Amino acid sequence: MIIDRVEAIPYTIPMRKPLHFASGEVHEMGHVLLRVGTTDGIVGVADIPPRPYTYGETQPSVVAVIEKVFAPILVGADPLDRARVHARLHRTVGNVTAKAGVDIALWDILGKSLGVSVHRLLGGFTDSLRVSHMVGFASGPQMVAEALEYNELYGVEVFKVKVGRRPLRLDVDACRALREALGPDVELYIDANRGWTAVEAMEVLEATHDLGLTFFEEPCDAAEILGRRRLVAHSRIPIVADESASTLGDAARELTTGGASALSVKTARTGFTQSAKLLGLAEGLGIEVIMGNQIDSRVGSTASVVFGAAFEHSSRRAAELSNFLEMSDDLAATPLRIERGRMVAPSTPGVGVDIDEEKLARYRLDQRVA
Ligand code: MUC
Ligand code: MG
Repeated sequence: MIIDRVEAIPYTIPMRKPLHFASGEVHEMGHVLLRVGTTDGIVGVADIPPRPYTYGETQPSVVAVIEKVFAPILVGADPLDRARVHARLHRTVGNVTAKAGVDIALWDILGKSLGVSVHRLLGGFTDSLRVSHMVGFASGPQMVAEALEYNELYGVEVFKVKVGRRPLRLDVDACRALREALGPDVELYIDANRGWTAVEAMEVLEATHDLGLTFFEEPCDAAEILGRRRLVAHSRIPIVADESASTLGDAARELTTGGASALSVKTARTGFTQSAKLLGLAEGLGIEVIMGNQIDSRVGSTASVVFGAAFEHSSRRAAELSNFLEMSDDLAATPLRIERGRMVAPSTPGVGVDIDEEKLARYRLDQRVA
């Protein structure tokens, strides 16, 4: 089996409701659908979400790096030679979501060729994950209304609250309103996407100490080394590295130098192979992991649940899997449900996503075949 075709298809699907956070906002999902075809007729699929404010990638840059740099490496290669392919891809720096997409597509080919779900191939630890919903910036009452809706409709009992880069009091009040509306048993944690300084983040920790928050993600820029170390050293709750730990090396540095005490793992940027290494690192160091959301589509969220549910260490905490529900539509033909606060990992061969060709034709911006 040889790879004979690589397609990087840019598409855009509007959001029903835009998502706002400290480092940016998303009004439409301008993603890239990756398809890697083989001589056996098997096609590996992955969704790639460019996030310029996080990794510097854009929709055209993802298409370009795949067509010009990665496709020449992939076409002619055996998809089972994954380590060799990765070694060649990693000669190119950056482009984390493009590389992750390639990895997921190769695993999809592997699963489909064996007739086994990637969830089982990876480890198959549990069938489903508890879901955490990420609530974007809005007024306190709007954030409360959104959380209550997800609680009532989908049974979600864990919420990540977006904070940072707006008057600190607004965020603290929103967290307080959420705690009061949702009661003491719902889990709440916050993510500032580097929106504060380390000193401001310390103030937030103090102002929210009675709210029972469980994690504080990217409170400030990890480059504020000493301030951040001080924060990690003094915080009662784990400080989560998200965008500061988008590679294995970055994660190792942040965790071992006191820049973070927990890790967000996102298949959208580390695929399955690198995510498994991150998980091993976290487990070995004895720190907790949250399966994070890159504002993923249904296709991307499927990859996340497939991976998260495959291992014990990634299935302990609720995984951020619900924001695809804010898209006005999706390329996936396969449903992805959240019921009683949980999402089930697909058991069909491969990652478990079928693409709706009619929808792809409707939302694609162009057709490019390398
Ligand atoms: C998150 O956890 O930060 C927002 C930007 C991004 O890259 O991911 C999202 C969610
Ligand atoms: Mg984050």
